[in-house]
Order: sequence, then structure tokens, then C-alpha cells
Amino acid sequence: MLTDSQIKTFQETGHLTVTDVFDDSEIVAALADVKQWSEEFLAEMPDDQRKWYLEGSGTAQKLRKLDNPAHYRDVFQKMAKHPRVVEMVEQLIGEGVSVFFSQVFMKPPEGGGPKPVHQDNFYFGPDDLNATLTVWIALDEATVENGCLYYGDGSNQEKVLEHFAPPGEPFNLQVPDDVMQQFEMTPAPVPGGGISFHHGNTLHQSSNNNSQRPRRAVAFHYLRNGAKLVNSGLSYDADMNVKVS
Ligand SMILES: O=C(O)CCC(=O)C(=O)O
Repeated sequence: MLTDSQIKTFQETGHLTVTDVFDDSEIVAALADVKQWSEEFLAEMPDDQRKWYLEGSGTAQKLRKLDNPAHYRDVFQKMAKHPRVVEMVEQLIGEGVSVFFSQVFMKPPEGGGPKPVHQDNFYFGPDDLNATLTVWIALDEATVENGCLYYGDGSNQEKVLEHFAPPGEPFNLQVPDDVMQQFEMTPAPVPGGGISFHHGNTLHQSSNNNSQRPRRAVAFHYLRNGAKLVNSGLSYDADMNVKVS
């Protein structure tokens, strides 16, 4: 359960870190599943999806993400429905929630590239900007060296800003440089098994993995039941929705 002071921090800064939510055995099971799923996915991936899911070039190409773990994989569905997580999510966006989209983000050692500065609500386009919440769970310890998230404190109080996608990268929606420079981005390291929560309007990014260690994380994107995605920057498949409470 979140304290009043944690809820205040979330409301003021647009994000909140909570450590020690998942224990070692839960994280080990999640990482084993990521490994198995990645191998299956790579073996079956159609050519037209390579650009979306792989990064790097030639033989150094690496899987950068897996979509909808909360829908496809039992271990992740269990994490998304973990009573402690659901209680905290409901404290932040209200009772009765679903996960409409989820992603495993991978940054391999000395190879995982950056995620540019963006607001999730530009991607999602909800009719109520306070009805979405991202729960980002560190599967490895996330540090400045291996590519933790950075946040623009207080940017949750901004409107949804204009974003653009660089040529050939429709998945990398981002705010223009002059807008980005108006916000100081501060790192939010998270120990393995901890959570970084962020509001849909909070500007955030992650940097390269410059370390010898992987940086893997799962993000569950919750929506309060009854709210709708009406103006999404990308499309979200309603069949992937997982009702949580
Ligand atoms: O894990 C990352 O590097 C990016 C995560 C992100 O943008 C998100 O969870 O909204």
C-alpha cells in the first residue's frame, strides 16, 4: 500500500519508485520466460517484423522488445495481477483497471540503444489523461550505466505535447529537441524487483546500455475501466486487453 507521501510524490513529480515488490524467485522465473519466449519469437519472426523488433545491424542485430507479455505469458499475467501491484495502481488511477498493452524492453550489454523523450499519453491517446498508468518493473537492476529511465519531474502537469517519428522508426515517437531542452531529465535507478510508476503525461526516456550487464524490464500499461483510447499515436489491439480488477 502506498503512503500519502508516496502518492503526493507521484502527483507532484509524475513518477514514483517502490523497491522490493517482487522477490528473487519471481524475477528468476520472469527472466527464464523472457529467454524462452525470445528464442521462440526469433525463430518464427516474419521478415516484415524485423525492423520493428530488432536493433543493430548485420550479425549484431538483437531483439529489443516483446509485445503483450501480460496477454501471452502466464508468468507476466501473474505479475500484472499481483495483489500488491493492483492495490498501488488503484491508489494512483482509481478502482477497476485493465492492462491494455504491455512490453518487455531489452537492452543487451553494450548494445541496447536509447528510447527518446516521450509521453506515453501521446502513444495511447486516452479520453481521460489521468486514467493511464505505466508500471515499469526492473527485471535487472537498472542503473545510469545500463540504461535506467530518466524523468522530467513535474512534466505530468503539462498537456500532451506534439511528437514526431524519425524516418523508418514509427515506434520511436518523440518530442522535438527544442521542447525536450525545456525539461531537465533526472535518472530513476531501480533495483531488480522494484517498480517505477509513471503518469501518462510524464516525459521520460532511457539511454544506451554502456555496461557489461543486460537491462531488462517489463512495462504494464494500465487503463482505468470505462476510459477509452480515442486518439492513439500507434494502434492497440483490443484483443490483447487483460482485465485485472
Ligand atoms: O524501458 C525503456 O527503455 C523504455 C520504457 C518506456 O518508455 C515506458 O515504459 O513507457
